[in-house]
Amino acid sequence: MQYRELGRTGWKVSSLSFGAWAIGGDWGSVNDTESLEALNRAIEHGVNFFDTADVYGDGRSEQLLARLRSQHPGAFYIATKAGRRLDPHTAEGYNRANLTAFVEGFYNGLIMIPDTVTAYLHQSISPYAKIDSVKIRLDSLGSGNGKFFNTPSGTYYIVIKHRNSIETWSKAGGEAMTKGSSVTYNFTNDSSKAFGNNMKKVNNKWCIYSGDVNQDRYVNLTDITLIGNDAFNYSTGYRLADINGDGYIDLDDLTICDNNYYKSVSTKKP
Ligand SMILES: [Ca+2]
Ligand SMILES: [Ca+2]
Repeated sequence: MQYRELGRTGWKVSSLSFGAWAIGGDWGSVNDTESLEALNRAIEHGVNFFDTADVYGDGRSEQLLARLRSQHPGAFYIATKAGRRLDPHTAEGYNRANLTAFVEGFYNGLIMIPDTVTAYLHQSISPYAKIDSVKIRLDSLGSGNGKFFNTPSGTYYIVIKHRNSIETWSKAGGEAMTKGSSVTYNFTNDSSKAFGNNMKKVNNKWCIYSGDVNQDRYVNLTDITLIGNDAFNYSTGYRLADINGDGYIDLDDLTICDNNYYKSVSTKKP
């Protein structure tokens, strides 16, 4: 492989790069496992430069590269583009959301195991239609940010969905947002930040309830059964039943879920 310097960045990038549009799935059906194999094969052959964009599969291509990155830290460069869905196509069209939220099971009272949530904007009046969404990675302090593409100015509920926690809505009435400006929302500093005060206090911080493994908006017997099955099978790794994010399915996960089941925890929304 030949390498050359990229502009004035000082980066030595491979003269052949991997164009990652196809793995986004826009040109036909693709399989993520095969796509990752292809990406890894490219690295084996010395490719260290990957080209992607937000519109390549609406984030799918970027997410595959994020997975590749987690397997090869620091070993390659990614070029991406943003904003193709903006209308008009200007940077001012973004709404940036700065969110802070803790996931009960992932939070130890001081820091959180970082994980991804999806933030949705819903209209503040019935039928509370979904307007926009963005995936946000919450870091160890519960903070993350993302950009909404096409949200007009208005008042919206911010809704957080995490893979095994209770869908949680922001406080009654919604939040005023101006197109092109940023919105900052912190769920952790007051129970009233969640609609219906629907959060759990852990060491002075308010957390979204964990335990909704099957994502039906209730912590119920189904969730307990799913955790029990995984525990029985000694399942490990990235599993929905892993309520505290430690990579194991065991009594710790069951206890969190069982406590919330006992309290009949469910989603509270307008
Ligand atoms: Ca459930
Ligand atoms: Ca666990």
